[in-house]
Amino acid sequence: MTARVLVVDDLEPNVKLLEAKLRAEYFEVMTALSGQEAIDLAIEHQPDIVLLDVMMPGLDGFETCKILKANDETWHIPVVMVTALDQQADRVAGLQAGADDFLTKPVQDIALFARVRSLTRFKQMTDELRHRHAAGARMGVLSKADLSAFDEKQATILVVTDEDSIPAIDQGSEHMPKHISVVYENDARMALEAIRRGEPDLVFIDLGMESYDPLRLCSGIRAFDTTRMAPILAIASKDETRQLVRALDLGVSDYLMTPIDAQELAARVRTQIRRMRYLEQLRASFDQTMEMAIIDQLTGLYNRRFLSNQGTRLIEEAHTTEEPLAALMVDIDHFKMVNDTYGHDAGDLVLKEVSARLTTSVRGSDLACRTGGEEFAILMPRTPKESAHDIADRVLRAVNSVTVKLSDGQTLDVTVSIGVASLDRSDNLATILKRADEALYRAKQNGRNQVIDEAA
Ligand code: GH3
Ligand code: MG
Repeated sequence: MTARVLVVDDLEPNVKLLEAKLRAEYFEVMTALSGQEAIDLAIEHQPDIVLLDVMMPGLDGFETCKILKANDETWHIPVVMVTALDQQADRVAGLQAGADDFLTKPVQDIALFARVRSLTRFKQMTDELRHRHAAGARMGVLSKADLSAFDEKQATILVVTDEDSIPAIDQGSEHMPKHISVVYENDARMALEAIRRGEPDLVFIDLGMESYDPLRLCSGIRAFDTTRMAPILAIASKDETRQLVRALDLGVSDYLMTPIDAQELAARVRTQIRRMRYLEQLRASFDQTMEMAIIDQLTGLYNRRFLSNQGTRLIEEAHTTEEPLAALMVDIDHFKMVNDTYGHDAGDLVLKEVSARLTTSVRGSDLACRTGGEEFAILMPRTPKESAHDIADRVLRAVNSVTVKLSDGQTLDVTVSIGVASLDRSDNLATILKRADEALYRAKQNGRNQVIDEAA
């Protein structure tokens, strides 16, 4: 996986060093010697990741980071702060400035590539979701991410190790955030099951495990759709660097070196959980956007757009399998009068009631849609002509038996008219719906509150 990295440091030798390391691993590198230059480059060239030195004259790293995170064009680009080793406070300040991660100088190769790869992967996932629903951004659900908003939510870490406990990461240890529970598992298969069930928010894998190959567990987690996204932190000792490099290649999100540094632990846990929660939220709002595109918001029925896509598919399927299919057009009688007499809200209530009746009086495999104001279409696969009329009668009775209770206590009775058509060999979606609609028109002409079949 490659990426375009922007390296920012006021000291040219530092820039050159990082640039050489990254280029050797086939990353594309851009460089900037000041905060302002970095901001300009980031806006113009949209790098995948920014490595940002803290100590710079003029705009320092924190200020630069704040500006990047406040700009609509750059807020989504991950920023890694590069801090001096002894400046623990810088890490906290960096995360507060909105940084996504940090590296300490002198920068170790393993740490550098671990952070860059992990953030690149994270950015690819979020970019894809962001692009897939530009509408989501327009609706404001995906405005600038405040990852720190996720810090206080309860989370569970699953630690896979042969040890009974690793005191540094135990629940209640000094730097494990209070809202995080720690669960141990020494059986790798059980661990995989728990991850598949979505139990842990974050997985620690002890690379020193002997009862099971920890790298096999890493690849096992990354191999399946249901577990692929789980954030994994490897725990490695100094003499396990080779396994650690393999683990990072296999897609482990990050790592901790033993003896575990308490500050480091807190920061790693926090960044991984923030990212995981952010992805969760993106996915949820993506699902919601998808749903809004196909569901009518007032009634919860499918909308016209979904009918035209899914309905076309159902009809092609019926032609291929030579199975019957029936269509109903349903229209509420004198609905305009409901609105005129009782108001628009009462009208909406009637629409919801009727929709609920429609849904419950047909099969789950039938497709019930709101095609217009007070008009509905129902497509019923595997339904022969003889049954279609009976089903329409049942729908009619189901609606007519409802008395709608208005908010002021008044009640009103609602009736519908229904037109029925059955699939002909030459039919497409438009033609069968047209015949059902013509039948509906005759039901209206004939006095309403009745079912009429298409003309023989
Ligand atoms: P008919 O029995 O011939 O079908 O008469 P009708 O009054 O039901 O039909 P008409 O087409 O004359 O009027 C439909 C009315 O439905 C007009 C419109 O104001 C109302 N309507 C359409 N969409 C909505 C909606 O979402 N909410 C409400 N409350 N009314 C709606
Ligand atoms: Mg009507």
